[in-house]
Amino acid sequence: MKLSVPGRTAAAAAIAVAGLLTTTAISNAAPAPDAAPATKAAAAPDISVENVKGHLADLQSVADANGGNRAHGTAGYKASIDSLKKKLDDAGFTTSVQEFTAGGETGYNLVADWPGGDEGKVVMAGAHLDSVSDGPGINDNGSGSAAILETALTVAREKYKPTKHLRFAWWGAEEIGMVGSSHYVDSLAGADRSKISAYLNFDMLSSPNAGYFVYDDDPTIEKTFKDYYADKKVDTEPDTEGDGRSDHAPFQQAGVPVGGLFSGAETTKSAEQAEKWGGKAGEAFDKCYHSACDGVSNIDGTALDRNSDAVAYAVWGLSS
Ligand code: DTR
Ligand code: ZN
Ligand code: ZN
Repeated sequence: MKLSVPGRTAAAAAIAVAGLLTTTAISNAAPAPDAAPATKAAAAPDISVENVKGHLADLQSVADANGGNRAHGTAGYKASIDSLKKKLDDAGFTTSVQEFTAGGETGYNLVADWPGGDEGKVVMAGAHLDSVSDGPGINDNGSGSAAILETALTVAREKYKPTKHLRFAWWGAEEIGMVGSSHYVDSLAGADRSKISAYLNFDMLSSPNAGYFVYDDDPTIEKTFKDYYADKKVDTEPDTEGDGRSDHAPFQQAGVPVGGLFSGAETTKSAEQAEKWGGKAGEAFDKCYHSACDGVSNIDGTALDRNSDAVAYAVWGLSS
């Protein structure tokens, strides 16, 4: 990444790269007397964690009504898709359900476009909506699904008019090998693939013994998330576990810039990590990972709150 731009300070150039201010605002040249005042990009809103928890409660109810899980190929998965689709349709999104086959069962991706913005420059946020068959999948990955859902609903509520085009996606069959997201990427025409300027992935955002991991893939996206946490005085670590392990992988393989957040799965929190993040050293970030106990009580509300706000910060910052 180019770090300096002639005629601008390095800091201003970095802000420009992150797309958070217009070029008018960062020019070193004296403004013409009749120049319009510098305009700042719309500030990202605070996402209501109560609303995010409401979406998690809805997903738990879906699991409870369907044998305790929302796995690929089950009625619980399809009911999860239907529930989200209705919320997004009611808010004014253009939704589509993409079908595919995996393991002999029909799978579904839900894609929601926010009308407007430059369709040649698409900012996408995604999360897998399927659980494993052993449990309701509330941290993995109701949390990412609910955080991007509430971000999308906030876009609608605020009547946000981004410069770029916004697209949100919920993937099926991640747990059996990222089948839904791979199908989506494979079915895009090459020209449409190159219109995606960023894919942001959110898989596990509220691990009960939370860590704050930022994917170290595209530098501009990584910096956007790190700036958010620096402002909140929350330390982050690069995600070293995630490469190839979630739905950003097919996008990355297709040459799309990717980034994302992760609060930890089956590995153990170290003493140093417990020192900076709180929680319990020597215990897994999520001891209910892929288990029946991954229900609504298996969340860290603070991590869910911070990470949901970080989703919105990146969606706004990268699309304005
Ligand atoms: N893909 C996951 C869990 C997972 C494990 N490590 C990472 C790192 C980054 C994102 C996700 C993960 C699952 O759905 O089980
Ligand atoms: Zn999983
Ligand atoms: Zn997951």
